[in-house]
Amino acid sequence: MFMVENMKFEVWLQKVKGLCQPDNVVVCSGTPEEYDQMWDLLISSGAAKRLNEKKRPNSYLVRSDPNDVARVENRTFICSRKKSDAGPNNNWMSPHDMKMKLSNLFDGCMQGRTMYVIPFSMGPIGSEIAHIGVQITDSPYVVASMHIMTRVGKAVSDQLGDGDFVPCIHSVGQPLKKGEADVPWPCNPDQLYVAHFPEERQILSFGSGYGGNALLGKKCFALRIASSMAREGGWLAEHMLILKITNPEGIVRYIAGAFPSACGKTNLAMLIPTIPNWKVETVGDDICWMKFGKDGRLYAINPEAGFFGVAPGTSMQSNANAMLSLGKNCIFTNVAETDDGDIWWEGMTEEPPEHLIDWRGEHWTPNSGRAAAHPNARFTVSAIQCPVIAKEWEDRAGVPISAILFGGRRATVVPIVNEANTWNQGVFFGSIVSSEKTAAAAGTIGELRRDPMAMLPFCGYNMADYWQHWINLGKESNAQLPSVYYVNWFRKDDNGKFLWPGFGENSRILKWIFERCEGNAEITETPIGNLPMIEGIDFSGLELSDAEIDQLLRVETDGWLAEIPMIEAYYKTYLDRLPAELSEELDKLKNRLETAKQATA
Ligand code: SAT
Ligand code: MN
Repeated sequence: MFMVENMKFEVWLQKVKGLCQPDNVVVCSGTPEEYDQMWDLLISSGAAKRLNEKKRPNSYLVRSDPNDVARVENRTFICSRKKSDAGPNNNWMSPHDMKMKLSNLFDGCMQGRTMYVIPFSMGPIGSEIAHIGVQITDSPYVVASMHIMTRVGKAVSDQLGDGDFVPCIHSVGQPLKKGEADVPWPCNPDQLYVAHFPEERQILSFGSGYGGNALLGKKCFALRIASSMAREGGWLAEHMLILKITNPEGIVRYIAGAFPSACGKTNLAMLIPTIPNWKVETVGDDICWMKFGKDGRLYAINPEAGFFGVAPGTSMQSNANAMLSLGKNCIFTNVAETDDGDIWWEGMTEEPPEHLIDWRGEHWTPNSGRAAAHPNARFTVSAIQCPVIAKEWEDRAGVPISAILFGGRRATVVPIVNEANTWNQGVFFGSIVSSEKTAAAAGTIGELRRDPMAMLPFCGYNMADYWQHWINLGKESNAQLPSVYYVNWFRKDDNGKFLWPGFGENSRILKWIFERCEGNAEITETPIGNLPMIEGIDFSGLELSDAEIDQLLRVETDGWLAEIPMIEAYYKTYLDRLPAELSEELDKLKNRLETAKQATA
């Protein structure tokens, strides 16, 4: 065991140890031996199983408790001093009340267990865009997962020196009395709290061992706490993929994109272009930190070191590069197990296997009438295993972002791509990102769930203040900001059929955006933004009629006019914190649409 020489660390560690009363304390080194030790523990406790070495070398299947399978948003809190600073987008409890509650829960919570202390870096070690955290946990599964998802160990504590870090305390919340036998997946869902203290930059999580509740570097630090750090520091911590795109002449651009869950972020980040001689490579699939470089451009890093992807639906058809990443050295959580000791999930193959052990450990056949893998089953894999990982993915300086995409899942109204005329219009686009709650009947507007910048569950402060922060970045004197695009892959025709094939074909839209960045594509200015000229997008080889292309690219004046009151109502929930610039954008949009309507009347 090695030492971390940092005063804040020493004092904090002693305090947490005294409170949690673990049997042992281990400061994690991040070595392969340590990783293997965690699996020995997880296998002997019954939580994990080693997969068939010939099929999936060095890989593990883990089954969680069926009551601990996902992030729990209603147990996630932002504990700012003032409630209004957390905003209507967050659950709030005062720091004092939350600490009272949690110090009772954490008191003795690691009895009978080992306390692991994990120094980790979000981002390449030594990058000026990166930040360091230390997570305390009593879960070996969390230690093993952090090895893959973040950079862990001695290099991190060397980098930390006597500097500052974000303290993260996690417990599964199930102490063991002397002689009491452990369960395979200890947790305490009835006492679950995921609490963030943005003013003191601290995270406390109790009761869950799963995903974003427990791997505190991810959503808790890299989004909720980091978004609040970014506001103070004049940078951005975003729920975005980062991709590298290279044209046939070898010119490179980097694009970041925010999409709510279930909109194919990982698929887009690993896309295989269908247009000849274009190349897309992956920098990140979930989180993007951007800081200004000396040249005024935004430079981005992927703060993570691995992918924690949703398994169901991932296949050689939907995302070959993800599948090819998963050949070895992986963790699979809550997927199904095949008779030959490998893994399976819904959508992986057209025909399901005849027999499986399902995610709960029960026998399963195609006639069982239930899913074999949990819908939120996950793969955990190091980013370096992705066959299209960009060579720049660990560049300390980050990659300069040329374009930002926002997108939701919209069957109606929203065209396939729309460029913002100004930065403020781009922020407006981000603020109104929405997905239909249910597939809307063609021609009607479904009930929308707003998910601004895809940050609704991840913004660590009042969303309206966050929009203001975005607006303010546009006022920086030497800022060379990326252009902003609203994209929608999910447009349907009047019969409810998807108009756009999606997946690799999205490269055609990326190509147009690339050409706009190069100054090589024309636009038409419209009331809603800058739309492509029809001949500007390569539709060749797609089975799209002229009418369908028109539907993908047209301005639906009436549809947009009908959205205005919905946006107004949504904005009202943020009261007087709403940036004046956004109400102006909304007013301008309304005026342009009304003028257009009168002109055609
Ligand atoms: O479980 S996580 O929060 O890490 C992943 C997700 O919600 O997308
Ligand atoms: Mn995500």
